[in-house]
Amino acid sequence: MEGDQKPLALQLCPFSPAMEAEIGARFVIERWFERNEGEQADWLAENGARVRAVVTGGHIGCPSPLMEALPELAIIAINGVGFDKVDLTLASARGVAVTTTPGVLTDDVADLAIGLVVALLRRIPAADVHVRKGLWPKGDMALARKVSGKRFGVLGLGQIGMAIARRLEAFGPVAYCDAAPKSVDYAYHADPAALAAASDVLVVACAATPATQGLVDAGVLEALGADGYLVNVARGSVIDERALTRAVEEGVIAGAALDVFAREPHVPDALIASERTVLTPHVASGTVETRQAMADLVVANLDDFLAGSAPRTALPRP
Ligand code: 8YV
Repeated sequence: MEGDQKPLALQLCPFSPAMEAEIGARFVIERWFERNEGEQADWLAENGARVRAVVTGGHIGCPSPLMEALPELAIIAINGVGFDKVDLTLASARGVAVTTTPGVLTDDVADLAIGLVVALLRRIPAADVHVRKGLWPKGDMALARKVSGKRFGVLGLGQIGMAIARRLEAFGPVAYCDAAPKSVDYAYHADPAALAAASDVLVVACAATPATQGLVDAGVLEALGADGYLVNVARGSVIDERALTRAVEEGVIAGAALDVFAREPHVPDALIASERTVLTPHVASGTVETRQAMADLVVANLDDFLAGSAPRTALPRP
C-alpha cells in the first residue's frame, strides 16, 4: 500500500521497533505520545476525522475525550490484557472494537509474581546490594524468611491468577478469593480480608474493574498482619496505595513486592525508601518472547480489521 492510501492510526505509547514497523506497514502512524497538548489539539482539528485505529498499551488505554474526538475510529488495539483505561460502554456505543492480547502473557505475569514472592521473602535485592556494595566482608546480612511452607492467597483466580496458583502449589497451600467459587481444589474465601487472614503471602491478580477498585484496603492489610506479605502484579488501582504505604511504614504488614502502582510511573517516596519493599516498573509481560507474541496478536487483530472481519480477540460488547 502506498503511504497516502494507508489508513491513519494513532499510536499512544512506544512499542518495539519491530512492532512499530509492522504497524507502519499497514497504517500511517501518528506518534501521539511525542506531541504536546497544543500540538495534539491542532493535529486533531486537522486530522482527527481520518483516524481509523488507536494502538495503545494496557496501562495507557484510550482516554474517552480522545475517543470522542475521532468520529471514524473503528478499532482500539491494546497491547496487553488490561482494558481498565478504556470505556467499553462508550466504545460499544460508538461501534469501536476493542482488542487485547489474552493468553500470550499469562506465563510471564505468573513467573514474575513467583519471582517477586521469592525476592521479597528471601530479600534477594538486598542480598545483591550486600555483595555489590562490599558489605559481605564486613558481616553477614540479616536472615530472610522461608518461602516453602507458607500459606498463599490469590486474589482473583482468572487465567493469570490460576497460573500463579499452579506455580505456588510447589511452595505451599493455596487459597483464593473471587466473585464466586470456581471448580478448583483450593480453599475459597468470599471476602478479601478473610483470605488475607488465612494467608502468609497475598498475591493480587484480579482485573481492575469498578468492583475491584481499592479492594485491598486498610482492613485487608491489617488482616494480612505483621508477618504477612503482599505481592501485586495486577493494577495499582486494586490497592488503596495510601493505606499500603502507611502499612509498610508502620509495619502493619511485613513487606510488599509491587510491579504496578496507582499513578505510574510515580511511586510513593515512602515505598521507595522502605526496606520492606521490592519494586519493579510494570514489567510483568516485559520479555522479548512475550512482547513479540503480544505484537503479533495486535497486528493480527489489525489485519482482521483491515480485511473487514471481526478482530480475533475483540472484547465482548458490554
Ligand atoms: C503491559 C499490561 O505492560 O497487559 C497489560 O494490561 O499492563 C502489560 O502487559 C502493557 O500493556 C504494555 O503495553
